[in-house]
Parts: sequence; C-alpha cells; structure tokens
Amino acid sequence: MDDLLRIDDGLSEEQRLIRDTVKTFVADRILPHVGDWFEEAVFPARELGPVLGSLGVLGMHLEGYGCAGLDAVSYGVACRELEAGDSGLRSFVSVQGSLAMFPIWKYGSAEQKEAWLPRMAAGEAIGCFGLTEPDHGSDPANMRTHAKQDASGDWILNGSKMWITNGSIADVAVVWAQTEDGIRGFVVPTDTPGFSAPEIHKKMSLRASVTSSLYFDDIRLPASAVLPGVRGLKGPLSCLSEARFGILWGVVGAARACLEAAVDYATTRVQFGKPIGGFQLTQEKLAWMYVGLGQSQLTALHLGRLKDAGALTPQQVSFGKLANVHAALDIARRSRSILGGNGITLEYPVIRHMTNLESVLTYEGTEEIHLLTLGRALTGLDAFH
Ligand code: TGC
Ligand code: FAD
Repeated sequence: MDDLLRIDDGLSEEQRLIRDTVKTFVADRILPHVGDWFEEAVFPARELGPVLGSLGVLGMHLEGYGCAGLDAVSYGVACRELEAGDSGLRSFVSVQGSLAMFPIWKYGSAEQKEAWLPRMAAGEAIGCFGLTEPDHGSDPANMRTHAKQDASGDWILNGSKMWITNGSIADVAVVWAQTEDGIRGFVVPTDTPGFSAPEIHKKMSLRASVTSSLYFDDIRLPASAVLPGVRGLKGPLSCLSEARFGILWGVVGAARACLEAAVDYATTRVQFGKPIGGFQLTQEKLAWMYVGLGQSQLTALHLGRLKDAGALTPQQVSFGKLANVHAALDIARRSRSILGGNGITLEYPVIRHMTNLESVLTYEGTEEIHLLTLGRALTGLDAFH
C-alpha cells in the first residue's frame, strides 16, 4: 500500500533495512502459520526464540551483553513490522526485551546481567514479568505478593501473579513483591522449588501467545536474587514505559495490516455490479482508516525521536499508547465490517488483529488508566484514587 504521507522516508538507511528484514521474516515465517497458531492457541516460542535472537530483535535497544544496542526508532520499526504479523509475536518480543531483560539490564547486579542477558538476547532463555495479581491489576501499588529475608539472608517469596505473558514457558521471571523496604524486583529462575505457572486457557484474544498465572509458595531465593538498583513502584513502572513504547509502534503494524486487507477486499469484492470500494460509504471508511493510520504513525515517529533524544516522558508514552491503540482498534473494526462475512474468519487477518487489540487495549495500562494520566497532566488533579 502506498505510504501517502511518505513517513518512512524519514527513516535512516539502517532503520529501513531493519524494517525490510523484519517484514521479510514475518512474511516468510509468521504469516503462513499464524492463523493456525491462533486457532490452536499455541505460540512456538522455543522454535522462534533463537530465530528472533539471530534477527537481533530481543533487547535490541539495550547496549552490551549480546544486545544490538540500536536506537529507539529502530526498535519501534521492528515492533511495527512484528505486530503486522500478530500482536502475540510483538508481545513475546516486548516482554522479553522491555519487561524481562530491561530491568535486569538497568537495575541488576553484574552477576544477574552475565547470567541472563546474553542467553535472553539470543532467544535461548525466555523471560516473563510478574506485576499484575488476581486482585491488583491497574493498582499494582497495593500488590500482596511479598518477600522477607530470614536469618540466613535468604529471601522467602510468597504470593501469586495473573495474566503473565510467557509465564509457563519462561526460564526466568522478574517478579515484583512488597518488602520491608517497599516494592522490590526479584530474578527468579522458574525451576526454583515452590514456583508454578499454569497456563490460562479459553482466551478469545492473543491466542497465539502464552498467558499464565504464577504461584510462589515459600520460594527460597539467595540474597543476590533481588534487583539491587531500584526500590518502589517506579521500578516496574519504568519497565512499563519501555514496553508501552513498543506497543504504540506495534499497533501501527496491526492497523496497517487491517487497512491493507480492507483495500484489497474492497477493490475485488463485487456487489450490485461493481467493486464495493466504488461505493462512497466504503471509501469513507477507508479514508478514515488511512487518516487514523497516518496520525498513529506520525505520533510513533515523533515519540521515537523524543526517546532517542532522551526527552520522552511517561505522560507522552501514555498519549501514544492511548491514541494509537484506540486508532488501531477503530481501523480493525471498520476493516472487519468491509470484509462482511469473510471478516469473521481466520482466512483473513482482520478478526485476529481485532480480537488481539482488545487485549492490547487492556494490558500495559488500560485505556482508562492512560486517560486519567493525561487528565492528571492537564489539570494537576489526581482522579485515580
Ligand atoms: P504514582 O504515585 O503515579 O507513581 C509511583 C512512583 O513511580 C514513578 N513513576 C514512574 N517512574 C518511571 N516510569 C514511569 N512510567 C512512571 N510512572 C510513575 C512516580 O514518579 C513515583 O515515583 P516516586 O519516586 O515519587 O515514588 O503511582 P500510583 O500508585 O498513583 O499509580 C499510577 C498508575 C495508576 C498510573 C500506575 O499504577 C499504573 O500505570 N497502573 C497500570 C498498571 C499496568 O500498566 N500494569 C501493566 C502490567 S504489565 C503488562 O501488562 C504486560 S503486557 C505484556 C505484553 O504481552 O506485551
Ligand atoms: P482492573 O484493574 O480490575 O480494571 C477493570 C476495569 O476497571 C478497567 O476498565 C479499568 O480501566 C477500570 N479501572 C480500574 N481502576 C480505575 C480507576 N481508578 N478509574 C477508572 N477506571 C478504573 N501483567 C503483567 O504483570 N505481566 C504480563 O506479562 C501481562 N500480560 C498480559 C497479557 C494479557 C493477554 C492480558 C489480558 C493481560 C496481561 N497483563 C500482564 C495484565 C494487564 O496488565 C492487566 O490486565 C491490566 O493492567 C488491567 O488489570 P485488570 O485486568 O486487573 O483490570
């Protein structure tokens, strides 16, 4: 589809190369299978992990330890192309790089970094991020999971987490827990006795992605398991800023895939003797989809440049996550209507993207949480509590 606004012309040669490489990977390795994975509710993480590692997209915006050390726009472009395949694929990459590797890279000890980051960058070890609990989703400050040091200095971890992407396939979990010193992060190998991670079934969204509960039953961890570099809620929230940045780029890819499917269908499907794309009502839908896509893409690029300049704020990330997920869902729903009955089958990508985006709307801060963040930024008044 023509890039009417010529937004990608603003990318560097290296960023365009990353775009084309990831796009080709998605076309060759993901799109032929992802409808079946979605239907069967599987994500072949062990097979794809090393391939994604060799593509350089795992922790690609981190420096050292086998990570690619690329700029934020490059990371965003990669997320966009991955999510044009499926939000579950981008989720895997977001969780690995921004939620599991990032806290170890930013707040971990030298031993934690050496032990985990090179294997995670290569896709040989899989990570997950445990913040949400059954009773504390939008309000993680009140989490119940807790860790206490005993006389030997070991940490004893108890509690549970819910809705954890990659949970039951992970080798390592970054778990956030209350301690006497406030919220701390723990690096928990998933083979530690007392750790269990049953998969959550019957999802109707993000089916090509593993989602699990985590249970910690008197897990004994060495004193060195805690992330030494951060205390308090800003630890997990700073990781969310990284991952939300990937999402605000990623959903542009899902939206683009939906618009492309709609244009293709509208120009070939004939009713009343002419292509349905020749009816004004269809063109109105397509034009609004195009406007939403272009605005989202501009927002993503602008925020990427701010991030590369070291000037991106959490409020700006909330703006992007809110605006771009909202636009992507609107585009997916309009596309689904243009495809008529075919819009509800997995023979086309649209219903898969549309239902995936319902999860994307909720995770990493619901739409309401980001609305309230912007409301607080505008008024100075806190409407969360
Ligand atoms: P609040 O008082 O606002 O902040 C507490 C402390 O944190 C600091 N802070 C940040 N620091 C770094 N980065 C950010 N983005 C930050 N946002 C806030 C803040 O400055 C403060 O620091 P300090 O030093 O003063 O203590 O906290 P609050 O309790 O009022 O909560 C604010 C709220 C509601 C916005 C926050 O709790 C929130 O974002 N809730 C939503 C929870 C959420 O997004 N969960 C996501 C779980 S992970 C996930 O969904 C993964 S999906 C993965 C996938 O498959 O892709
Ligand atoms: P709740 O917080 O109970 O919210 C329910 C509704 O109430 C929402 O509409 C919400 O916006 C609204 N609401 C809540 N508070 C307010 C308020 N103050 N004002 C107005 N409205 C409000 N979490 C992780 O930690 N790690 C992961 O890897 C992870 N992966 C996920 C994967 C999937 C597929 C899904 C669906 C979720 C995942 N999550 C993960 C959890 C996700 O972050 C939470 O679902 C999300 O933060 C919302 O929490 P909740 O589901 O408990 O909803």
